[in-house]
Amino acid sequence: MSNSEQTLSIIKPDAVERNLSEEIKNEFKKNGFNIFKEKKVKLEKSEAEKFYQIHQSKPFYNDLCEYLSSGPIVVMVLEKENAIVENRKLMGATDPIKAEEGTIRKKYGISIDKNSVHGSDSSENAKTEINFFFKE
Ligand code: IDP
Ligand code: MG
Repeated sequence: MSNSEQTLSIIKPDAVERNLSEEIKNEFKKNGFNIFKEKKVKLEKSEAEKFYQIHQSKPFYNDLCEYLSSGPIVVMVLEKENAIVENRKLMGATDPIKAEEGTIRKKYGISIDKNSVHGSDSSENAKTEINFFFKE
């Protein structure tokens, strides 16, 4: 694990609610990710607003924060070589309709908003997001 990297992954409310957490965790494990940390939480809307503040100017921001705080989520720190990019590949496109065959969003996503998983998109955001949920 010379270039092992960490990224933040979230199994979103739509997937937790459909009891897909174990199946999705297996997707990560099968694809060589180590689940280094894991916890199940339910966010307050104000916490979701803080987590997604990067999107605050987007028209879907309010719905997005309502949604992320609508039910339990599973938050994980995933480790792998090039974990950030590798996780984004495994997740697939934001809109499940556009996601490639074999990706998590293609398999499990319901719609562009209920797309089952979140993954950090840069090394800076990975650090911020890991710290948000797992502050030492
Ligand atoms: P990502 O999750 O693939 O990184 P982002 O563009 O960062 O996608 O958007 C964050 C989340 O906001 C998405 O996962 C999705 O749930 C939601 N979202 C993105 N674009 C739209 C949209 O056009 N309408 C509704 N929700 C959206
Ligand atoms: Mg994003």
